[in-house]
Amino acid sequence: MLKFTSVKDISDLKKAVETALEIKRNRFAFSHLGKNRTMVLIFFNPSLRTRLSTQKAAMNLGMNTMVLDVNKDGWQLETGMGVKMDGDKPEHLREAIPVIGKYCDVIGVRAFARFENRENDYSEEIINQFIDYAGVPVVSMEGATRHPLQSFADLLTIEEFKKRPRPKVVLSWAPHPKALPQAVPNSFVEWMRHTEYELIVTHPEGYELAPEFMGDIKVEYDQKKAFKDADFIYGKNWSSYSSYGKILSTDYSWTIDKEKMALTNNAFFMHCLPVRRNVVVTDGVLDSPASIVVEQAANREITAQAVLKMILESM
Ligand code: SN0
Repeated sequence: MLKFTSVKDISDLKKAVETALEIKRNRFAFSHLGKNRTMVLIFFNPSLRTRLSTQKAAMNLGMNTMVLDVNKDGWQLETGMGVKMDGDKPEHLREAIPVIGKYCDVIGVRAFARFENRENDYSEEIINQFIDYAGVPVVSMEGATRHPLQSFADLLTIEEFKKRPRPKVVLSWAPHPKALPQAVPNSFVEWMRHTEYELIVTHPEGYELAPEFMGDIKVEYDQKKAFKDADFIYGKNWSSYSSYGKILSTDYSWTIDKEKMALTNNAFFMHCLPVRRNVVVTDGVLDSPASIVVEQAANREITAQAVLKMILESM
């Protein structure tokens, strides 16, 4: 594997989950793989879990790591093609990317949707420039349309907590004061479609995810109906895809609370974090034993390490 931007880059998903479980049993067993190799992590957007877990994963494999927050350190980078650079951005990605590639063996990039133009976001214009010009393997640390490191950790968490072979997994939209990307839900659906699980997506009208991600996955517009007999509730806000980047609803009746969780089959609650308490989900749910958000976040280190191991072994 010489890039990781989607589940499609993993040739054998079952084997990848087994690798992750093996790493979880002994995360230092492969510390020779990354010796004298360096990973650079580039952030165009904030991060807590992705930054720390990916850096830790690289270190567990014996790699050195360097982190660059484009908005705080370094030059502001121009990303548009054919732009006359007489404004406030002194350097273009077209030079920055190959230069960064000279200093490292693997690059991790975080570049969220910018909501200026759906086509540009959905063409992954930033990550694809990294893939084209870096000269080294590129790992998405959340692009405009996907967050594959998150989804891999989500899958591992469900594998660990499921009580039946084919659990019912519900992805539920929830309200939020800000317009958030569709990357986490897109990616979650994409990964779940590679499993045997039963997946239901529930959201208010107007929040349909892009058809290329949904395929034939069922939407249930009645959240309470969707929750019935669920084994996992994955809460997440996203902004509209059709009215691109717009907030169409702040309906707090969609907040996930204990009453709704009581409709489920004793479901676990999952969220990628950061989560807005008492907006997306109530304190009551987050502070109950049903919440596995911390275990889910802990798995970010493990699955990032599985991804980096597969990359190092292919180099
Ligand atoms: C990001 C998102 O894609 O939804 C990252 C999730 C891993 N989340 C946010 O930007 C939340 C920001 C907020 O204001 O709550």
